[in-house]
Amino acid sequence: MARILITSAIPYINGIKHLGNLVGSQLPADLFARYMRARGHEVMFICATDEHGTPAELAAAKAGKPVEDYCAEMHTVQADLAKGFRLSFDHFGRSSSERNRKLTQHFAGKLAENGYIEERAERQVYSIDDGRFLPDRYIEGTCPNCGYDRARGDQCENCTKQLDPTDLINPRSAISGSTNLEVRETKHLYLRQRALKDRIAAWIDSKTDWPILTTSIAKKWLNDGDGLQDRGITRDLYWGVPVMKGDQPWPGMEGKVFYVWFDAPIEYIAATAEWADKNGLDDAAWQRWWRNDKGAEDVTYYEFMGKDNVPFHTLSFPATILGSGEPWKLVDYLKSFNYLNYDGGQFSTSQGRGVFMDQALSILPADYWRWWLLSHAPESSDSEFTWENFQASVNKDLADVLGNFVSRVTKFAVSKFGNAVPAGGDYGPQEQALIEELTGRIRDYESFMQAMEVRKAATELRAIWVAGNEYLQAAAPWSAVKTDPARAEAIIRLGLNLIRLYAILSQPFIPDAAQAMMSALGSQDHTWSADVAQALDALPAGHGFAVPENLFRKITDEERADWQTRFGGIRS
Ligand code: B3M
Ligand code: ZN
Repeated sequence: MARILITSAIPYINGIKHLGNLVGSQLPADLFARYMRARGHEVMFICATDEHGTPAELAAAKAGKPVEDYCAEMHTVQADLAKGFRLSFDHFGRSSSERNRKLTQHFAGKLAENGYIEERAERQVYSIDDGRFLPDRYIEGTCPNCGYDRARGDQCENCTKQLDPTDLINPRSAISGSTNLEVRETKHLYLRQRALKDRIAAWIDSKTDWPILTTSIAKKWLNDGDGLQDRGITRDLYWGVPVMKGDQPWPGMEGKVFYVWFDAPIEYIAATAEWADKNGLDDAAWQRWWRNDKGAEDVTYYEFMGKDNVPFHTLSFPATILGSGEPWKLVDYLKSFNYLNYDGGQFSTSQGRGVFMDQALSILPADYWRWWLLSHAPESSDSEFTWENFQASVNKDLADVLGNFVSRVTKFAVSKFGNAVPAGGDYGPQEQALIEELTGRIRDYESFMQAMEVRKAATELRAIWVAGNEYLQAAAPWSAVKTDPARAEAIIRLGLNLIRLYAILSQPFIPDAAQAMMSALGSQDHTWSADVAQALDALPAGHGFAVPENLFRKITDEERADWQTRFGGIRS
């Protein structure tokens, strides 16, 4: 039994996530966590909401709420949706927690002690009417290059020219529209990533088994142009972790907070501490997951995220950890994802385009989405959600293959032999062939799951379901029952046992259906058996069972067309 720490990138607080976000981090992390638990390992699966920064402040202002209240409400909304999708976090924390405040300040203090923090004076735009410094992208004005009148302080969207806020003609605050702006001097802390570059590069070079997507992004930022840059880790904002050196004030930094990307990954650790607090456990209980001096050397740590989050996890967060000089755990394996596109375009949170988690659950149960998303995970390249493809996969894989097998076997069994597993004779050559095929396929399925090859694992699982259908078709118990009832009984005994095996194997992908299958079979035994022949004898003759409710329904053409129109445009 191994100890496995799993974190999913923590979703930003300012709104409900779309399916592209879900499939790029939380959902595959859940698949892996469920699989590892099913194999008997000790798992700690952590996620949280990422709550600090300007976008949270602005979203709260737009909602007319204090930012603390806004975040508390949105955390509950996201936690409920996570439950709805059956994401099996051990804890879903909040980056605005006391634990994260303390840990973030602790890391900053250690980094300063070790000489990895530098103070720099900067000139930044201050909005007198808003009473705050404006981040570059919250200053708007006319582009000096093309004349577009809604260019942002960091870039003109129209001609793509990179800008400085001071380049803009007639600059104004994007928050209030006020033109009452001035440039003020302000001081910020920088994390001296350049000074840690060699250690980070050596560490990344040692990760020879990481996906190319992960290492190529990390290496690009390490080596491109001037290479790894020092990074500003403070902001002139209200909402964030107040800048402190450990538990001491930081002279000159009063009223400032840490940059959201500095405290967000630290929340992985803090959320594990929140988990211990919530369960009445002591510090040792979470430190044994994170501190190599407190028992975490034998923990293997996996991170899941979209490709845009990779630089922060391969460079900045490791810089924080290495620079602290303390024995915190570094990630062992980083699984990253490309993007999921939506029906010929992109999912877009800002434009409300695509299907969002709440909308998805309002039209179909979680398993339908989990299956489609995971079996089409954007691993080796971007992938695309289309309603046609979704309808086809659900109807074929779930309804025609798996659902149909379960319903044919159980209904036939009840009608011919009643509500108990029939005895029949021994398994014959057809059964031996099936057992052999399943044995090979299950080994492959296990390897893909272990390697987090999500699509390949889904393909193998589907093949495992198909094998059962083909067996049933060939063995034809409906014919056998007329001539050789004992033979028909043996086929059905195998079929019922196979349903149980399917439930165990499929649980990481489709947990609700798996649960329904187990309940119908009256089995509590979820043991992942290496021996297929043994697993197909687990339910003995005479064991009671029921016909489960229809596991999956088909999506009609009318529904598909309706959803396509409803979710094609912009969410209001
Ligand atoms: N919240 C990015 C996002 O929501 C960010 C991930 C943080 S992981 C520490 O896409
Ligand atoms: Zn322009």
